Amino acid sequence: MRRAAVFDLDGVLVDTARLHQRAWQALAAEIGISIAADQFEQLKGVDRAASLEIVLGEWAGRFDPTRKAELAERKNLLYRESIVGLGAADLLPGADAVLAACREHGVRIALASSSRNAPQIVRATGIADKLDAIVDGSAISRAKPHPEVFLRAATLLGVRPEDCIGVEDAVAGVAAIKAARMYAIGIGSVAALGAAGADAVIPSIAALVIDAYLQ
Ligand code: B16
Ligand code: MG
Repeated sequence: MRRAAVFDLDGVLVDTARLHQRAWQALAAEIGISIAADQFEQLKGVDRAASLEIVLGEWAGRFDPTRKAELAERKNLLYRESIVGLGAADLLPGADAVLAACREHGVRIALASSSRNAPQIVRATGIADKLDAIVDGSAISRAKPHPEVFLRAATLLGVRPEDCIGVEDAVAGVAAIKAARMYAIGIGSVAALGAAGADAVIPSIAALVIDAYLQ
């Protein structure tokens, strides 16, 4: 029986996916490369180091590990500058209502984010007390599409993965949910998220009626 929901953060609960995109774009401009439009979709849910490899693409071999670490740190600085002042108004429309509906239906709630900045964003947007468990990028060793972040969330909730609903906006995230053997709800493109294995795809968190997925 499904009785827990595990939510991704960036692009699902909070409108920060565009801020990650903007920071990568600024970094790329600083080092004189451009990012193709279709690369942005691949960056969603992917951790910082792997994102940098995608951004560098064919140029990756030209940067040594020390320089790559500097570039990743620079992107994080740019991103952190953009999240100063983030607040409840940056929750995506409907996110608050979905968390409230989960509570109302006795559904346990966890966060499963690749981002090491997730704890700060959770605090800033005021949703900390609405979550029963939080797993962020600093708590895991294998990033999405590996299922570790979702499996850890289920463990912290004390629920079997098979009894969890995972909610994700990223191809890598949907793949991670399915690898964790959870029910996957994708938010965004039916074609991309369906191909990644989503059991259902909805256009936005505002369209999520959680009780429709409980059984
Ligand atoms: P950071 P999510 C992911 O968060 C973002 O979607 C992805 O764009 C980012 O690279 C990743 O977190 C790591 O974030 O650099 O802040 O540690 O979607 O899994 O909540
Ligand atoms: Mg996301």
